[in-house]
Amino acid sequence: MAHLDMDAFYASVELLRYPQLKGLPVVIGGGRRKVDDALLQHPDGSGPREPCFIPVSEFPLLKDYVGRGVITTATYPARQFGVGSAMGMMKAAKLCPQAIVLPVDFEEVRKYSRMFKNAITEIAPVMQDRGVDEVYIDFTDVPGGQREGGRVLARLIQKSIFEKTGLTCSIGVAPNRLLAKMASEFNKPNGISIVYEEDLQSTIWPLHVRKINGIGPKAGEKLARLGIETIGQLAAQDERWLISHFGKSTGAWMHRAAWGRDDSPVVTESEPVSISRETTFERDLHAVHDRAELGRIFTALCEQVAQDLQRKGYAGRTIGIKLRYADFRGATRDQTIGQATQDASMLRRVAGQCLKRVPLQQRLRLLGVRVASLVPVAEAALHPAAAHSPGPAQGETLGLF
Ligand code: TTP
Ligand code: MG
Ligand code: MG
Repeated sequence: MAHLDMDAFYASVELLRYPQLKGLPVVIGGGRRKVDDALLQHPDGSGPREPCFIPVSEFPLLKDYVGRGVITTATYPARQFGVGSAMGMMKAAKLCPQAIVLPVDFEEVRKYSRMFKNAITEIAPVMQDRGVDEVYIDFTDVPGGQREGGRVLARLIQKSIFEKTGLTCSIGVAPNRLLAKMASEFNKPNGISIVYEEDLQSTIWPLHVRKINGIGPKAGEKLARLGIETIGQLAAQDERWLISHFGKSTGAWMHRAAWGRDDSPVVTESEPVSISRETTFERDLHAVHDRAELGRIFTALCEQVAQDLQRKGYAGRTIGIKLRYADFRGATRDQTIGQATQDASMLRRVAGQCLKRVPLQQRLRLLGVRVASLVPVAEAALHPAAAHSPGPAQGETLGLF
């Protein structure tokens, strides 16, 4: 079982855009400010400039920050100054005034999140998403997944993620999820840590109880009041005593966790079979008399499906339509194309061809567009949509839409 967590994720994503900042203290936090927009423009007013050529000396610094922003994350060089997540920016400025401040770009973060997860599932398909920058991975059925306690596979995954995204991550491999989660922090950044069952006393027991995923601030405080700081101290408690303080299920779970026991499986979200959008009209529409309105709705549905595909990181080869007539009878048609797409105008064109194959004498009450035969895609692996799409297919089907 493995747990993988990206290193200084939001900050590392910004460093891809600004490689000139590599090795420098950088913090991500606060909202987007005027200085952030100004940074991207030539100072002489001649327009936007290449991010990678912006001189380091022109980036906004923490010492000049005024406001109530909080640090979301910091690069490892910044962490050496004691700066880190959840710290007020003006307080952090006292520790590291020379740190560069950048806002988070959520769209970019989500894009790289999809890309690194796709890189993993290409190698190890049983993966559980645990948020934007971390996942659990089941090594059990991956060929070679047991070699050197999992280190060989972990290295392969790190390498593939770095090649596809330019980002580094840290991986912990252990007999179960609980221990793997702790292990992934041991050799950050860009590290691998293997924890075996027999390492429990030496490696896990000295850690603070809060390192157990599931013991939050409140339980941590209560344990501290009871005189328990380390996992070892927790393991030494009688289970019944823990139950008397924390209740039956939490008490028993704490005891098991302190002994490194956890049998929860990696739960993969099942891959979607298809992605679709449909709409029921406010009034029944006729293919000829309401041609313009139907055409607009049809195009909008294709655009929505394309956006859903892009957001979820899929492309599909089977494109279909669904109709419901005024008398509630239904009809579906689909067509499979050679190369998977997530492009709205391609969807529109193929769905338009499907529409040619259904009777359209009667009024319609519902129209839907569906894409199936899905394949996960990393954004980078897709060709720019504009270069490949045949353009909007307006008016080409049946002379109707
Ligand atoms: P983390 O994995 O906790 O931290 P990190 O990736 O920045 O650094 P590390 O190398 O220690 O793993 O969180 C992932 C991202 O989530 C982080 O880059 C920013 C964001 N985040 C928040 O938005 N709020 C928070 O309180 C924390 C801790 C993180
Ligand atoms: Mg992280
Ligand atoms: Mg994380």
